Amino acid sequence: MSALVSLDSPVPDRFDAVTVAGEAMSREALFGAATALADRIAGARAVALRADASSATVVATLAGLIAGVPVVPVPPDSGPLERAHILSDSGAVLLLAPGPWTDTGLPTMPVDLTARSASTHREPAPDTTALILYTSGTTGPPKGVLIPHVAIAAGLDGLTEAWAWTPDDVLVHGLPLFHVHGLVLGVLGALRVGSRVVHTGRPTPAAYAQAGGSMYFGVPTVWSRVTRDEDSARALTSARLLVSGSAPLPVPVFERLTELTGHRPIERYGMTETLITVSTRADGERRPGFVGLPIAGVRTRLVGEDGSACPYDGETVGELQIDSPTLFQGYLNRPDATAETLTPDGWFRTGDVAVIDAEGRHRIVGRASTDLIKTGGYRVGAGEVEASLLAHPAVHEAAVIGVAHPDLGQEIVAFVVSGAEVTERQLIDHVASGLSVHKRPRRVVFVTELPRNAMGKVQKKLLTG
Ligand code: MLC
Ligand code: AMP
Repeated sequence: MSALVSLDSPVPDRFDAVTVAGEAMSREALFGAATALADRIAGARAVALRADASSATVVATLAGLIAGVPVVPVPPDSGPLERAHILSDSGAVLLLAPGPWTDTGLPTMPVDLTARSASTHREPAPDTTALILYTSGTTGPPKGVLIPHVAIAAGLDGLTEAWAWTPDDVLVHGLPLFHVHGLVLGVLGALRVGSRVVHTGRPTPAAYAQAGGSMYFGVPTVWSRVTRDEDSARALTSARLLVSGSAPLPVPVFERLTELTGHRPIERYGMTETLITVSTRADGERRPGFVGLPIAGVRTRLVGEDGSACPYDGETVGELQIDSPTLFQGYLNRPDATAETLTPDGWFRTGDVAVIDAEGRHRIVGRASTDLIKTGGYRVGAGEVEASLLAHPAVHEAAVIGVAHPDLGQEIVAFVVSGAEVTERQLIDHVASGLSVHKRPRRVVFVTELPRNAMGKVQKKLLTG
């Protein structure tokens, strides 16, 4: 059994301990099915998983944890290009719950929710890789972030303490199950704490309102949509905590949510590489625009452009760096990229620009690089979208930026110099079908040339959407 999550819980089991998109399972059924799958995948180097919002995704992830086999959750909306990269780069030897993906070249294995096994697996060492999560850099294809069991356990325990999360909570969310937010916090968190979890399939305001939870997770786009559906928002009044993360929560959304629900949302900050490191505490001050304090075990520091330590005066901006038991083990097959993220004394460079005030409260000001876009809480590298556009025969040049957007935080906008007849829709569909639907530009602006400096480098600051 895994020390990260176990069947034991201080509260009695229920038939609906874990509900995903309307399908309920007890903890006993879940662990029975996961152990049966663990029996079959034990010893594998890594297994990939078509990680749609389903019980199969939960069972398969748990199976990997039990067997000590790294799980690679693949976005279900990923196109052939992105999928092929993830499957080959990760070294996965098997594809679980393949659904319609019959063309990957990997052996496939369905996830049987009715299977049961009570066999005992040796507990994986704490530094065993639990998950390989693919995330975007500024350029190139996504990198595989190696997340060990020990990091997940430390991160979840820190949040459990900060949020006073107990087995009596009912967690509700509808976030994708291939990223830290939905999968690590939203599934493994509930399993580790022993609280019920209801995954709503999609994160719609109406589904959140109906679920009757005590704790809700959402990205800012979700909370913004909740505030625009006032009846659904008011239904959340009976909750204990509304938690926002993965992108900046606009202050007006914070305030409107407070008005409608009576709850000041909890904001927390993290990254795939670091897990969640900073959060407002349930018993602490919830100040709009701030993400709170480091969770237990995490150390943060602010470093100026000249490498000097920034004062914690709430004004001086610097790069946020992290030293934490929740850190990743590196990018798979990318020692160069891993080395770039670490300072000589071993701290992780987040690439986020922040201020810290005299009380230690953190505010994320922005990102150092404009080439990492956050859209609807998804991190998308401009370079990857540009490469996809450039692979279209009608595209001569392409530059992709994130433009401030009231619903998505940032929307992806592509500036394209085309050499042949092509429509905006065709280019959007080209990216959506090759990479992932959520990486598609929402708009394409056709231009005769891109602004370049004397060195020929595109000057993205001169592009306005
Ligand atoms: C639209 N669609 C297309 C399409 N255009 N399909 C194919 N081709 C095209 N050209 C379809 C989609 O398939 C989908 O269908 C529908 O249109 C809408 O898709 P969408 O664009 O994804 O929806 P949208 O409303 O924009 O989504 C908003 C959102 C989503 C908030 C629901 O962005 C989301 O789930 N965000 C969460 C991201 C997240 O969890 N990030 C955490 C990263 S971890 P259908 O049928 O599917 O509706 C992290 C660390 C931390 O950051 O701190 O947490
Ligand atoms: P990801 O790689 O998808 O995990 O994205 C991590 C990035 O999301 C961070 O580097 C931040 O830029 C951003 N992020 C996460 N949480 C917050 C938050 N609460 N406020 C502002 N930005 C956030």
